[in-house]
Amino acid sequence: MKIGFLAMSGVRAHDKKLLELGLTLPGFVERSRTIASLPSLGLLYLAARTPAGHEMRYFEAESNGAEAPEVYSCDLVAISTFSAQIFEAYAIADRLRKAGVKVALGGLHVSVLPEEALDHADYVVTGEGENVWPAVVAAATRAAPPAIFRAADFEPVDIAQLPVPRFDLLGHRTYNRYTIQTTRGCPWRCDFCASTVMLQAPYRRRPVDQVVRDIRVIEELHPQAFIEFADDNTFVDKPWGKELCRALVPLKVKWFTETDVSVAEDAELLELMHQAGCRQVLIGLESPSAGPLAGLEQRADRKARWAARYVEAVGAIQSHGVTVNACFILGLDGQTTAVFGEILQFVEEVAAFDVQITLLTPFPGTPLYERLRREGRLLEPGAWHLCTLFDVNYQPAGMTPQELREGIYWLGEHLYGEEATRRRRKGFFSQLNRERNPV
Ligand code: B12
Ligand code: SF4
Repeated sequence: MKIGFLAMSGVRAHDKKLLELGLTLPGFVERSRTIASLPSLGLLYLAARTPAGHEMRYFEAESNGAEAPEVYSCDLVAISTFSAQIFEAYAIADRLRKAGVKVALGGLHVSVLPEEALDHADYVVTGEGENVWPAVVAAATRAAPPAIFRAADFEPVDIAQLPVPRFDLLGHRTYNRYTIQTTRGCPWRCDFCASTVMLQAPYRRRPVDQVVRDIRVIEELHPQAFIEFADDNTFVDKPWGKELCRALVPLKVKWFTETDVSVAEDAELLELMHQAGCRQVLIGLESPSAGPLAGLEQRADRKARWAARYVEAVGAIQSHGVTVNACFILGLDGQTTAVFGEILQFVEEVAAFDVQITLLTPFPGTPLYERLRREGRLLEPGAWHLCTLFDVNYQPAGMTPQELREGIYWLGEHLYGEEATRRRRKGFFSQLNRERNPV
């Protein structure tokens, strides 16, 4: 068979005013450009698990929802889904099936809503795909009828046995960054978090030598590639984190990752991260003070407990030469319209190199989604295309939906203007200099 792997690229947002504003704000444009194109690691893993004897091609469907004509020459097409682009993915799947191409859908969105997806696909896969995919290929080969394949019914994925993702299939198309995973899942349970909803297994770390192996493969194909770890929370396990960093030092690679604020507590780890090429960590601070964070992390209320140390923690990380991208969520239940001003002020104090603001988003499958549904607070239930992190689709507790929209416009203008961006960057360098040349 000829098998196509179709990734949905780009970022999504529908709020017109925010889009217009975004185009004019330097800090915003910079980050969007960086993340707008990343290859689909999930599909590259599936390609690596495809039984021998099939021809394989990797495609990107662009943000206008258009697929390359060559996709129609495939016998089977695997599409990876997120909620924000699910209707585009369904439309492509419908067109392909009409043309006689078999379609398999997998990924975060359909893992939560497989029955919805089966209206548009021959095969729907829930959960991690590596061990399920060969069965899907076999089903397509014998033209088996449509079905849902659940990862839970197959051997669990052994993270120590992952193959090298088929980066070679990306061909000559260049990406700003290439992704690899060093860990899967996150042991914490934030009620809004869409990343971990489908991973049944607990937080898992990969053997460090295999991470190195995968980076070497990328480097051979794309010398000096910038690496983004597609992890949820890389440095939960500090001794393993140090082992990873020590192994990365000789590679001289530059990388970015997402982690929680507890990295700040370990100066040795921070120094190793710097030496290992970590250029930025993205950290979900979520809100400047503990109040709105209460109950957000459902296992031990970690985010509320960490809040008092945020300023000190960001300073500690940046003093080791690792920049912080501090992320805030707007519209949490404990926030009122005062939060926009509070974040602006806090950002000045915390001096993080980059700042990201997004709206609270009820992704399907999350405890947040269930709670808002029960409370009758979803504005358009099932409007998955609004799961962009930039579109309001629920009734906030402490303000109106319009106040929330106005708040993100206002904060965006103040945070991402040239002057504010320059000041933040300067703040980082002065923290760095203070640490390196203490007076
Ligand atoms: C890298 C990344 C991106 C890249 C995606 C590149 C790409 N083409 O895949 C970019 C920067 C483009 C991106 C964009 C967006 N992202 Co993003 N992103 C991530 C991130 C950090 C890692 C994803 C990843 O690589 N995981 C590792 C791989 C191995 O896992 P996987 O993709 O889940 O694949 C496995 C299974 O799902 C399954 N599988 C996946 N696809 C398929 C297909 C088939 C056929 C089968 C059988 C199996 C299968 O098998 C794979 C191997 O086990 C996640 C957070 C996270 N940790 O998941 C957020 C995340 C996926 N993103 C998110 C969001 C909201 C977005 C945006 C909507 C933001 C925006 N406003 O535009 C856009 C929309 C993207 C789009 N085009 O639709 C949410 C999605 C929530 C949801 N339910 O949809 C996440 C979870 C972040 C979060 N916590 O909110 N993102
Ligand atoms: S710490 Fe981050 S990755 Fe972990 S559950 Fe919370 S939001 Fe999700």
